[in-house]
Amino acid sequence: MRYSVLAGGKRMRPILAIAAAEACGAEVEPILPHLCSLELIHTYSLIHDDLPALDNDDLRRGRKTSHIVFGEALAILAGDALLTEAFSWLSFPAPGVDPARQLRAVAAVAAAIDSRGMIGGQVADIEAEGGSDRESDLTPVETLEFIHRNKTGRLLEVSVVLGGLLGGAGEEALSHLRSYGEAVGLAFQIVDDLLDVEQTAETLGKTAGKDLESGKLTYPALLGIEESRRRLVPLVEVALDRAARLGGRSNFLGPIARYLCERIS
Ligand code: GRG
Repeated sequence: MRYSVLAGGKRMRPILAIAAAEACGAEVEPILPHLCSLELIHTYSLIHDDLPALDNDDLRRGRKTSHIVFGEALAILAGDALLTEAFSWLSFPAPGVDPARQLRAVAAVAAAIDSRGMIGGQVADIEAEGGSDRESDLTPVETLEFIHRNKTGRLLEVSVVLGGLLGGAGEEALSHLRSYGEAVGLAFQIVDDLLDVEQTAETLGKTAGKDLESGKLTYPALLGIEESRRRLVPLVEVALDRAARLGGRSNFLGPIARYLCERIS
């Protein structure tokens, strides 16, 4: 568990949660464990995603993947334990937060990563890769958007929602945070698809060119690099607009959205 969490990573999910709580005027120190629980969930998903039965990767965050170092059984269990630990952190007493709100926050995180959220997106990804014969009314681009919005987007979206819920946001602010998170979540995965094509393993800290090699459904594969970059523009606009509407004396959500789209790793 420590090997994978402490390997580094950009820490985007807790950063987004902290930024959202701060934009709502909250003092984040007492709720840091709750906000940082998202990194445990994210790391669990990476450990499991890298397993031979899923993406079968041997490099993550610049290190050998968990199953290469500790074996498959311990990697599966490390992921399971991180997921469980995350919900334990989310249920710690949260000073100054109404318990009903905290319960709503825990439910929101669970919904984002369940079979209709992150796991559902991962299942759709596997089915798309294998050329599923399941009937679908969706075009390939719609299928791809469904995968990205769920597999990657939902956890990023709930990160800002969690910050808002525990940070005391009103319903209007929560709705701005939700659409900010939705836009940033999809943009994040489009950038991830582009980086897989454009960057090296050394910069990324994970295997590069993997999507193309495994015939994965990605934005650059379906639409090309130029069109993929073009599709980022309205998403960034929405994110910047919603961040601006939130106001707040300490609001870093706009610069974070820009960073997420301009990042190189
Ligand atoms: C097998 C029970 C079971 C569950 C697996 C694998 C999985 C559930 C979900 C997949 C979620 C996943 C890995 C999505 C990819 C998201 C993504 C772009 C990850 C990279 O995120 P970064 O760039 O990584 O924030 P760092 O290392 O910086 O934190």
